[in-house]
Amino acid sequence: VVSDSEVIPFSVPGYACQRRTTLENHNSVLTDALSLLAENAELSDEDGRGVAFRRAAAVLKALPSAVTHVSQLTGLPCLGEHSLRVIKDILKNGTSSEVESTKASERFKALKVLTGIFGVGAKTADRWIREGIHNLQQLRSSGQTLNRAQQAGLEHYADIRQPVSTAEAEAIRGLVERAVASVLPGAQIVLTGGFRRGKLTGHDVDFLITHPEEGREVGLMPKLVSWLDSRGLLLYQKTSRNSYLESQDGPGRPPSNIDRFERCLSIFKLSTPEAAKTDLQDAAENGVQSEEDGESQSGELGQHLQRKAASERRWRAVRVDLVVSPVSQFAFALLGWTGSKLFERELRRWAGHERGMSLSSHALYDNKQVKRCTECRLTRLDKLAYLTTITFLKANL
Ligand code: DCP
Ligand code: MG
Repeated sequence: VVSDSEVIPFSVPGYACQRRTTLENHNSVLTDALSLLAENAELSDEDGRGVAFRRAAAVLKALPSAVTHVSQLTGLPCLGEHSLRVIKDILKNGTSSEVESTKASERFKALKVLTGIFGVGAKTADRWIREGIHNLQQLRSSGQTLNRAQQAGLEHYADIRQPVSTAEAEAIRGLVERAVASVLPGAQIVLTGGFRRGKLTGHDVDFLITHPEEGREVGLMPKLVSWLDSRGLLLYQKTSRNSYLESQDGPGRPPSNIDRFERCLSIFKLSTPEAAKTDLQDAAENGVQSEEDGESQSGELGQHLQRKAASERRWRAVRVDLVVSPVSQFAFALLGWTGSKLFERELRRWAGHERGMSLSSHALYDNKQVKRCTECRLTRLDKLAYLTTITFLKANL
């Protein structure tokens, strides 16, 4: 038993973006529990509650040691009544009844399985559950019309659920670098997302691509995609074009959380290490890969068979996001695509509330100085913003 006088209270700044971001988590039992409740809220279309749990989890993740007594949390920001109740429950009983019952609930399990399909979001999953679809088998036999993304997602379900390793991310970087160097020499590519933050695994691989000469990046994405596709490296791709200038939330308007860069959501066909060398040679020589896709299977047995087939196959499916940015917006794009999602959200909130500025993945504007700006070339303000962002990056990443 610890007496209150022995307990050292923690202290952390209010915004997640003001804290040192670390990969070392001394409170993973607590943060896993809060993250699960956040996930359940997000999957139930309750984003407000989701953010509250994410903020609470981030505060605990930033602590320098494990919480042993609830009194250590006095005065910490972002710990609402609900989160505190869960924390107390775990400190006292080792588990939280709410977390355990959520984990065990049929609805949560079904939401996880269905939204685990690439192309399926919380709303679609909810509709399917209401129609009695709880798993892949039921989805397959339901006769639901699936769009192209969802079809690919279902076909490569087991592969896509499997975390991507740093080695795989590096292998994909190699492919994308070759592709970019071949279609636009001088273009630069950066691995962003979780891997840029030093995470050892990810759910996908994110790349940001630019060219040091403004404007040269225009038209890059279709060429890049067709280079990759013609070599049999893509199982699925959907490109959305850059809509920054025409968008509702262009410069001078409140920035949306979703950016407007030209973006390609894709599923790569990544050769397994043993096969990679010969396949790359084949790809380079023949321009196509000859292997057949694995048979689609359903249910848990299906997933097991998919995984088994994957180990016998010479390739696996990996989710990859490609984003192209003009160099004038590159710093903001890099900051915006490095994540985490909460860090980005908090950074934008901090910029708005504490500095009266609007930050997006395209630009940073002083709300007082710039009423409306329709031109997105480098202005004096952009240069200032660029420097501010770089300083921010250096201090926080
Ligand atoms: N991002 C964004 N706008 C989007 C999508 C993503 O600003 N529409 C940002 C925030 C994310 C980062 O890009 O942190 C990468 O997105 P991911 O979903 O890939 O997240 P992570 O890479 O951080 O995690 P994971 O390891 O699960 O891929
Ligand atoms: Mg990612």
